[in-house]
Amino acid sequence: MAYKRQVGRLPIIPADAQEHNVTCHYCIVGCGYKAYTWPVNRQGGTDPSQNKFGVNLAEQQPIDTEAWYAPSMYNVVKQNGRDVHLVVKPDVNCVVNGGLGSIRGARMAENRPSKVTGTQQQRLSDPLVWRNGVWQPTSWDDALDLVARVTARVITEGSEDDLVVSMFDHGGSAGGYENTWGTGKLYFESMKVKNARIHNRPAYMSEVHSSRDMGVDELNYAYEDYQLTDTIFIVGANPMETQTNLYLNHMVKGLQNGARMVVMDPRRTLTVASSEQFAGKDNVLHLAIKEGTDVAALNTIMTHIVDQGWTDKDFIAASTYQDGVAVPQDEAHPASLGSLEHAMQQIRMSLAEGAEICGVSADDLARAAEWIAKPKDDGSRRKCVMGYEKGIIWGNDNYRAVGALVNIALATGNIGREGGGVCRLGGHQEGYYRPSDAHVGRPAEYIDQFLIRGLGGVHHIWACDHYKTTLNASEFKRVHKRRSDMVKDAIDAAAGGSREQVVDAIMGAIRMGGLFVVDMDIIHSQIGQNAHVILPACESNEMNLTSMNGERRLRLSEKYMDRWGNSRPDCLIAAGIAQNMERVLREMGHDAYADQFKGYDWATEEDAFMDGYHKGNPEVTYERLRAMGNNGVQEPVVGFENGQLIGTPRLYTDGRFTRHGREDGKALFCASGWRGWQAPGKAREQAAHRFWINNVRANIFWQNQFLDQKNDFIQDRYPHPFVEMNPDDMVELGLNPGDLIEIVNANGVTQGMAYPLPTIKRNTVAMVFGSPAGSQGNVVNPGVNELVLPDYKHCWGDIRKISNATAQTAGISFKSHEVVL
Ligand SMILES: Nc1nc2c(c(=O)[nH]1)N[C@H]1C(S)=C(S)[C@@H](COP(=O)(O)OP(=O)(O)OC[C@H]3O[C@@H](n4cnc5c(=O)[nH]c(N)nc54)[C@H](O)[C@@H]3O)O[C@H]1N2
Ligand SMILES: Nc1nc2c(c(=O)[nH]1)N[C@H]1C(S)=C(S)[C@@H](COP(=O)(O)OP(=O)(O)OC[C@H]3O[C@@H](n4cnc5c(=O)[nH]c(N)nc54)[C@H](O)[C@@H]3O)O[C@H]1N2
Ligand code: SF4
Ligand SMILES: [Mo]
Repeated sequence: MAYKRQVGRLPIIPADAQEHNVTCHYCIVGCGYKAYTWPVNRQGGTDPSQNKFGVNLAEQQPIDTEAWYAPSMYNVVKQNGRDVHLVVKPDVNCVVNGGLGSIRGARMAENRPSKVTGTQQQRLSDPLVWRNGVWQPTSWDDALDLVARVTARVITEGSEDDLVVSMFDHGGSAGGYENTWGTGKLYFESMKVKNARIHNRPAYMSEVHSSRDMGVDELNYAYEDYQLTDTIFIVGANPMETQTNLYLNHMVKGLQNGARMVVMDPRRTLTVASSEQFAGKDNVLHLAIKEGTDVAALNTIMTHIVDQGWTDKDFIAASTYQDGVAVPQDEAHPASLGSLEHAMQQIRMSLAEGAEICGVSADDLARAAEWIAKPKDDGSRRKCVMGYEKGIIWGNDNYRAVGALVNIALATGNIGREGGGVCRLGGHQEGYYRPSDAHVGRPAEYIDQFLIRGLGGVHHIWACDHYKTTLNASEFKRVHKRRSDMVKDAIDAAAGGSREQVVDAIMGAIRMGGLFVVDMDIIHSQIGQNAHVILPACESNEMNLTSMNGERRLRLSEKYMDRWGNSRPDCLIAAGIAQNMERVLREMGHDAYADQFKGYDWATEEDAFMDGYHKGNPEVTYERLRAMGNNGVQEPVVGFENGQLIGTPRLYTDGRFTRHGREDGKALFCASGWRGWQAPGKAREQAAHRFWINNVRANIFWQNQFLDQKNDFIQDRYPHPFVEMNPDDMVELGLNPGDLIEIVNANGVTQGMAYPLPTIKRNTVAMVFGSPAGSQGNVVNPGVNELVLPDYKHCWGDIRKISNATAQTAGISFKSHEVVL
């Protein structure tokens, strides 16, 4: 972004600029933004009649004015073939963010591709096919024909089980109801692909099986519940950095209204540090448990609540199952489910026992239970809203840990009520609409291991980069590269041959253990280095896209600029694959099979939306969503009256729980007994190495930095993944700030930059995950739970110095990340 560092002034948005509704396409929170565009040859003026804000810009503006925008919110992009100015700024009227941006969302404009300002030149503009040792740009017809020919040969000579698919299941960019439907229809309706995995985990299943099995959908509250509650209980999440405006616009307001906060996280997070500043230290309780001991801590809190009689007896009687075991423990259920009494037989843990296992005091565990559930002096119930995310989802014993938390919410009647809720804080926005995935089975196939074992012949990859983000990544990369290189070599050897000859050569390599790789992405990613065909997608706002946020708020984020080059929406790429499959299969004489690939005659993303989501939700159309603006409507949509879609602010207000499909509507408790390290190899690794390699997200980065890896504003700050370390550990290892280090264990090696943080516990580090300059997943072992949920967060290693700080790292600030607000 160097070009803007010299910019002294930016154009004023004219009064007649076009206005578009935008939902930030990064995190789950889904903040509302407005995009303004106008012709590049003019700008507004200071007179109120001449600018979009309608104010006199010749005067000094008040401190909280809306009438400004930052350089990062500006760019010049193409719209209908013409250059236009673009400003994307937070929408003050959106109830989600109330005008707040974040360091990620407020850079949406500067991260648009532009020929004029030179931003994001890395974006893919044309399909690429591996030819003669390079990725050669080509037409869609040529690329899709090759994809279809190889895929059709593989699944007809073998079976659909030989097609392996990695696919996003989220909203925001690289997702949304349009794109999950496009890919879902292709792989789950036209085909019944069962060797599929989701972008962030090595199999196709839920992140929160236990909550659903208990009857509780994981997004059941409204964000305003944080402002209506007495206590905010955060488990394994760091919302200040990862759900930033949910934290700033809702949780902070709750704290300012007098709510207390309990945070269960082995690490002192910025959420703890900043909440102490907003609420006072006495109102924030940090349970700095030993890593992986959440089940024990939650069970101890639950036991104390039950023993003190602080449960909500009326709610339990009316809304939860009463008769012992409802679902026994088996292969598909890592714990039994049933009545409170049944669950307590497994859960019971005294304060002393819990304190011993978790490494926090019995007093603190008792205080957490009090803050969550002890009735107030007047006898009224305390309200508590509970939020959790990757610290337990990618933690020890996922099924039981999530179940143990939902148990507390059920026992205290904190679901379906104002100021309550037990919810994932979430990752991306949601946008899941697909045909049934029941054929995948439970437990699902562990896809990474399937590929490592040499199985599968074709790999379709949609919007994910396992090189940076999977577990056991060192081995995965070695095998994936070796297998795809076999196919590259075969293509190179067949150079100059006809399409049939090249496909025959590819098939020969596949039979020898090779893997044909097709990558759908917006850039040439690291796993894309293994691809033989790369298909360029466009992002949200280069297409219309619908998604819902963490309180199920559904919005249409509008297209305001042209697609980059010949890129296409993912749903239309899926349609193109389907159409080519139909043609090729027919040519091969498989007419009946070819017929399964009919029904993709979509000209636009709206057609895909109408074919999928709209059919299941007939009230919802683009036109109606557009009219609902940035505040949208909370799903499920239950009607349409007076020009408005009618939504549902909270789930389960009637006390009936249905997510598990039980007709009695009774929620089940989870017998979430503590069983130590659940995933294979974890306990052994912990004993063998000095440092716990906690891996975390940071405010400044979005995911694997795909749009930031060429952005010098970001790269000048952290040219290498930061590895936060206690200064005393650094002294012992002879490390100075900015020194480059290696993290080593039996799984592999990764590298980063030592970053001192006085408040981090000794012998633990916090490394930012997913960096292109050092993949934390290299050192994560392959251990998963019974349902193939990975435990990314728990990994141990030793640290050694590679080099002194480089010229680049020596120049950056090593101030504590714990800033005073
Ligand atoms: N060690 C460790 N590993 C983890 C985690 C962890 O906490 N620790 N967390 C896990 C989690 S929760 C997640 S979500 C994953 C993330 O893992 P990934 O999904 O692999 O990572 P992303 O950075 O989200 O990758 C997005 C890719 O999609 C591309 N893309 C962006 N927009 C579009 C689009 O519109 N269409 C297409 N086709 N492509 C697009 C980007 O260029 C990028 O290459 O990592 C997981 N891995
Ligand atoms: N800035 C930013 N925001 C994001 C993202 C991003 O890349 N950047 N990604 C989005 C995505 S896809 C996701 S999934 C979410 C993830 O959102 P979060 O889950 O909030 O993020 P993480 O930093 O991965 O992990 C949260 C915490 O888990 C803690 N933890 C580690 N081990 C344990 C344990 O054993 N027990 C407990 N209780 N805690 C533990 C870590 O110390 C860390 O503070 O963030 C979303 N928001
Ligand atoms: S908090 Fe999330 S949705 Fe909101 S602007 Fe930041 S990244 Fe976007
Ligand atoms: Mo995620």
